[in-house]
Amino acid sequence: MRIIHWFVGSLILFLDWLTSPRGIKRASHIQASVNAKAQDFTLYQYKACPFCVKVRRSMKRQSLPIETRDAKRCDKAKQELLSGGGALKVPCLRVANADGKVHWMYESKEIIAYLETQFAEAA
Ligand SMILES: N[C@@H](CCC(=O)N[C@@H](CS)C(=O)NCC(=O)O)C(=O)O
Repeated sequence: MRIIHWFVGSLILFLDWLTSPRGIKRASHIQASVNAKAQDFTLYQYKACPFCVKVRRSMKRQSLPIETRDAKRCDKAKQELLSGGGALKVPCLRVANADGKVHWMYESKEIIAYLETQFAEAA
């Protein structure tokens, strides 16, 4: 079972690498503001989780340098996800709002749609 898991994970990562999307190019001042805004977000994820790959590809397509934390390999990230988000499920996007409140968003589709709206003006 473990070897099947490993094989499927490796295949997912290989295909992701092979078909990796290109990031959009922005004028440098616009990209600088995107980079600044991206600091409000953290993606908790597993490396070979297909839902996480989907979100990472969307981030790459949009050239969003959002920090990722591996909740499988890193105990600290796992604890942050559990205590903040409430469930050990990935992907999960941590959103730090301007008012200081933090919001945890699960579900790859929702995360992708949310990020597209957040960065739509810079597209
Ligand atoms: N519908 C969810 C599915 C996410 C999901 O099933 N993630 C798996 C990893 S691929 C997970 O976190 N499982 C719980 C665990 O591994 O502890 C989405 O689209 O984000």
